[in-house]
Amino acid sequence: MTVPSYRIGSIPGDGIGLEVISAAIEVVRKLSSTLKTFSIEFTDLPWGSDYWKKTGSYVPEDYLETYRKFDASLFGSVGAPDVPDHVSLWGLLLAIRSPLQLFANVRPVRTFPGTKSPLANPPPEGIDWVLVRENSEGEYSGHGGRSHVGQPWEVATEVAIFTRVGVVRILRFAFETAQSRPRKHLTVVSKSNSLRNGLVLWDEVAAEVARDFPDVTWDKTLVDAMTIRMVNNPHTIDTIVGTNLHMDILSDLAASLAGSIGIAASSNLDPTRKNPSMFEPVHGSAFDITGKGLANPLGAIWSAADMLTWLGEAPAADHLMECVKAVCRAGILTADLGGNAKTQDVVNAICEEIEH
Ligand code: GGG
Repeated sequence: MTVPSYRIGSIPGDGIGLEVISAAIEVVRKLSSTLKTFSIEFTDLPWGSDYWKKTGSYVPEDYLETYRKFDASLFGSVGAPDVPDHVSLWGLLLAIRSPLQLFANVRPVRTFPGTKSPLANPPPEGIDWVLVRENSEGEYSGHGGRSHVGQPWEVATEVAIFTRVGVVRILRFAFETAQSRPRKHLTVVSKSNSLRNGLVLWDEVAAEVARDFPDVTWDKTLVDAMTIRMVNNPHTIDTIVGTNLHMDILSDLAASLAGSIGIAASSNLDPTRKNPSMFEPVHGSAFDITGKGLANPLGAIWSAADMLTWLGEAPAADHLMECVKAVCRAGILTADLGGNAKTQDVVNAICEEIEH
């Protein structure tokens, strides 16, 4: 019997990215060889800080052409202690997200069984949120510059760009996401009291788009108030949408409130499916634990499961996530979740679970 076959670009990047992506690939290969419902081939794309040190660039000149040949990509992390963070981020991660218009960054946040939320009053069934981050413009538009460098009158500008097209498409995507979930509730985060152009447009578009989704309830919250709501009233939250920078920050907070950023997954989607989407754990390269076998592989594994769902393999992805939950329930947890398991212990336990 012929089964669907997928070609994935693997971009481990830097630091623990190499460890967690190798873990996710091992688990997905085990899933494929056990279930036999799909086949999958990973091609290593060794782009990152080491590549930059050798060549002066994070990616080869024809990287977009190479990237577009895959069905999707699995990305680890970017950033190295001896490279300025803005050089590494724009050299690799944003060099993929931006030109390929992977405009919807979906960041699910969940409390896994056997793990603890630091919240005083977490929702009784645990946190189950989806954060939708605008991923192509806003504060990350790349517009701005510096002049009179080093002078007392030096000027630096960082222009947040909001286009109607960009705002409509992400808000529509967020309402659709909320509509697909049982609670059908969306919180639109902005800062339209002080940012009186782009984020007023954001709020206006939210009200316009909402009219097409009468079955979705929604509310508006300023980003500063949202941090308090996430801590004090987590049960009022279901799906959240916000700008590139706001959701970058809120998703780290959300992941920590659910247990650890080590489990947080993300999908960088092109919902039009013109370009291959990219799947990556939310965490960074964590050089303090690199090479020690301590990295939590669950963020990368959950991202790989989301990639399988995106590719049309939802039953396999659901099975993988059930195996992840079983391993958490059994207490096989890395240090960030309060356990003492190493990366490979978690991988071995998930692979065993897949086989049973
Ligand atoms: N795993 C993704 C990664 O390396 N993230 C580092 C980071 O700082 N990302 C910022 C962003 O997602 O905009």
